[in-house]
Amino acid sequence: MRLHYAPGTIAGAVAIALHEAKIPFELVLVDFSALAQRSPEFLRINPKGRVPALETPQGILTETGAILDYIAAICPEAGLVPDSAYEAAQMRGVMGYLNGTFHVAHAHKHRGHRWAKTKSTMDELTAMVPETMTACTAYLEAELPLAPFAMGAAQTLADPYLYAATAWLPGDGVDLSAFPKLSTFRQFYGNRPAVQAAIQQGILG
Ligand SMILES: N[C@@H](CCC(=O)N[C@@H](CS)C(=O)NCC(=O)O)C(=O)O
Repeated sequence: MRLHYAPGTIAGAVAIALHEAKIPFELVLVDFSALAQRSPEFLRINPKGRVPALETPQGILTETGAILDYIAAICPEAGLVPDSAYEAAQMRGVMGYLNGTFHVAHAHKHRGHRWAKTKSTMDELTAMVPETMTACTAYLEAELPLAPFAMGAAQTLADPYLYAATAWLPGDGVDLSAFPKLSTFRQFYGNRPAVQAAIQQGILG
């Protein structure tokens, strides 16, 4: 497997899950500072111009949630998806929130050009980020069990996703100390060997 990534991005969630599943993988750096995500070479890997992208023996996968589900499916012994259909759907609900709401709110900081043409509108989108990300964080703090894992007693795919995404919070102007459950989760989960391995590889920012 080959993971196309940039440091500090949501690709970190995939790296953690690959380590948890003990699946060997190579890293391919996509250099955002050189806009490599928009190069013809990378657009052949992912026409959306985003990371993560995972090269598998069958082809290339994109979208963090889909890639995480694939890792869990090819490595069921890692136990990353709850057996209960209801609990699995709850987990995917959290992953859907991280993808569709949390990540999009975060993207307003540097990617305002996706939604706005004028600098003043982009500046306004950026200025909203501390407020919108604090609201997203408050929702997660209130709704997630985090005891000690995101969904409760056992690790699931929501954990690497949540860990990689909440790493953005200080840079987004969110005071994490106001969210004790999430702060404890970050300390606890950050000590796992899989997370430490991804940190050592420079994948998590
Ligand atoms: N829904 C996608 C979003 C991926 C995404 O937006 N990744 C960001 C990094 S966190 C990216 O590659 N941004 C590059 C850009 O917008 O140019 C997923 O979860 O995989």
